[in-house]
Amino acid sequence: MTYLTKPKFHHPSLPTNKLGFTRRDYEAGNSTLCAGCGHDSISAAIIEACYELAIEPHRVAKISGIGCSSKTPDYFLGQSHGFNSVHGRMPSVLTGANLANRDLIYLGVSGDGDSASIGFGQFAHAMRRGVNMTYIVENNGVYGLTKGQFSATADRGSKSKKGATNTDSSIDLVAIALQLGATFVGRSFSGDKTQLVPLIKAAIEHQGAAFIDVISPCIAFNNHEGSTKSFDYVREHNEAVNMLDIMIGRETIKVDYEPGKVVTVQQHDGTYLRLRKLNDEYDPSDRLAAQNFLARHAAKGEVVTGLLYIDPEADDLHAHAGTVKAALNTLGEKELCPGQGALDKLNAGLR
Ligand SMILES: Cc1ncc(C[n+]2csc(CCOP(=O)(O)OP(=O)(O)O)c2C)c(N)n1
Ligand code: SF4
Ligand SMILES: [Mg+2]
Repeated sequence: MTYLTKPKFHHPSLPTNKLGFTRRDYEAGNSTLCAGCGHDSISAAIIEACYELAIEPHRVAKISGIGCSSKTPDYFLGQSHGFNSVHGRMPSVLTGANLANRDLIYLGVSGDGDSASIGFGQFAHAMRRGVNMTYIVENNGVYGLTKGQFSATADRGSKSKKGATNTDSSIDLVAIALQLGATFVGRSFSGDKTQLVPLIKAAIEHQGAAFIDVISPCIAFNNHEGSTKSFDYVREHNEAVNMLDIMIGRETIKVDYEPGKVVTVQQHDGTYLRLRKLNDEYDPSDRLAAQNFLARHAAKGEVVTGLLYIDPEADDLHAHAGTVKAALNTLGEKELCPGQGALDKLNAGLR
């Protein structure tokens, strides 16, 4: 496809957020993905979330691996920092950047191939270390960019476009993230913007490792009958346990809902999340119960979506490692080179 530059001008009466930015200011280049690809809807949801949160674009670092999904940071937040790394290596590149500059908002964008195969170990360690980031996997069950091989998230028994059956067990990244200690875990669907946008907003606000698995159908290679990652399959088997609606803020907002239907979660930094319960049985603050619930429903072929787990007391890698509170690029020579005395003390402590 010929690449066309988007015109920069826009209608003067477009709505703006509290920084004076329009949605257009959070867009970037034209997508070169297949028309109808689920990944483009996720880019639109990220744009909407950042617009609504009134994030200053220069405060965001978007980092990805390789794949159609990993190409998408080129299509949103054109004024943010970006790094398209190597296949499966987004988590380690992001961890390094985060350790060097804790003041940025980190958005990791990956695919199911990128995170559940070559980058599986990297994914695991970012989650268990609590890297403060929003980790989005655009999950289509195939390697889209390399023409539709089954990925490790493809369900056993599901069929390829050409009719081959997947005989391997699948990896559920949500179950793994829960097991590894991620402090915010959600699942959504690229076709459900109402659920996805607030989930992304909440993940960005969360201080710690926030993981969102977004089922994102690949219309070129995995949207046929027999696939469990097609638009039709996900719509028919979607079991949403809750919806985040009025959310994020430091002041309590009064909500007019039936008692018991809304749960307010106050996070460590004082922000509130408001969850509308769709399933009375589901408690997103209970990690073990969430694991059980997911496994039971997965066995029935259901795709459980919503905010599946949140630890309101979460903290991150910087807190665990006791790092300096400032971004390293703000430190002067005195702090960076404290002198021979400090080095001798450090060495003595290691003897
Ligand atoms: C080290 C390395 N191994 C293999 C590849 C080939 N490769 C490129 S993208 C990809 C898989 C992409 O799948 P996924 O992450 O699910 O992204 P999608 O295209 O489906 O969005 C593979 C195997 C590569 N680029 N680099
Ligand atoms: S091949 Fe699949 S994943 Fe890649 S752009 Fe096309 S529809 Fe999207
Ligand atoms: Mg994929």
